[in-house]
Amino acid sequence: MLIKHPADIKPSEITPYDIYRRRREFMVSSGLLAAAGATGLFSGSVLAQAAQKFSGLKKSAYSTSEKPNSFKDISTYNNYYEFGTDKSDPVEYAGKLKVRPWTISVKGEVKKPRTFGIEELLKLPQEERIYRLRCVEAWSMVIPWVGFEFNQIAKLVEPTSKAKFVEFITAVQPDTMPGVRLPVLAWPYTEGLRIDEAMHPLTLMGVGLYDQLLPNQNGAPVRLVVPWKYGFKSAKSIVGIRFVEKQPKIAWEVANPSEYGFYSNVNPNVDHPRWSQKTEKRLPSFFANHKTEMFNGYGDQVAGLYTGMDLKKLY
Ligand SMILES: Nc1nc2c(c(=O)[nH]1)N[C@H]1C(S)=C(S)[C@@H](COP(=O)(O)O)O[C@H]1N2
Ligand SMILES: [Mo]
Repeated sequence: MLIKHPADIKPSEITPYDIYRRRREFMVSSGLLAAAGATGLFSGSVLAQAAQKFSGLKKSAYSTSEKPNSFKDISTYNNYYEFGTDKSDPVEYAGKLKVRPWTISVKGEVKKPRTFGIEELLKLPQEERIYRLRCVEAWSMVIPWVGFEFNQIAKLVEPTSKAKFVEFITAVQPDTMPGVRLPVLAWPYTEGLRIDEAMHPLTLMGVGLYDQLLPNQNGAPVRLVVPWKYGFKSAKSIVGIRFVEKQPKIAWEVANPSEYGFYSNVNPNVDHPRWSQKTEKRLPSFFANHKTEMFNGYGDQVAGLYTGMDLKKLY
């Protein structure tokens, strides 16, 4: 049976990574195994969302060999301020987020502006990418994403020569997001990348976690993942993408420009004004048990994007 009803899924079926891996060896078909019947299954808990599975995913050479955090770690300790500022708020409240129907409009400096339905994006070839996520708050996790490279979207819309930056605009659902009633950030949450950063093969559009569609609290149905930048760059629940000529103002920069800059590259040599960035705690550890690496360890691939730039000034 490919599609299970949420009520049929026991907590014991949300498996630790090793078992999940072994079990997956037996699954042969590629891409999304079960995409039908989506509507209605997405509200509710992590458990309810477990009904949709990916299988036969291509394993990316860009993956880290570090041990991934558990599905539970990754989906219960979150930042998603639209649902509240506590780490436990997203898992508690994001079940109400309405993720179908869902469209992403792509426009601006492109030859072929268009609006994608989420189903179209899920049909693009997906792969597994195990990346470190390093939050600006000095904790980190290792996360097995399912997703596709952002540059695949760019190929479909054909950016013009004026496209120098890409802006990502996320959902505002006042009915489902208790957090947007408070002026914590200037909603909608927006993010931005320089065009060469966005086109880099490491820049992923995440649609899944382990073998499941993204839990709402992790940014369903589609979120950005930029592994060499602080976690806040990975805008959740994207509804719009704009290719633009001028550097866009990102939500965190607007809220507090002395603490958060446009680039936000992971950099142990540039402290946050209120704390050091030299180390991090790898959850679920309580201690700063990891040294933070330049570009979060992805320097071989991305350092060249910043040649000649003063990364202390352009933080
Ligand atoms: N829309 C939206 N996206 C967001 C955030 C947010 O508050 N709202 N928080 C960011 C921060 S600070 C981090 S560290 C990551 C956390 O992603 P995760 O919860 O999937 O680990 O999401 C980022 N994306
Ligand atoms: Mo973060």
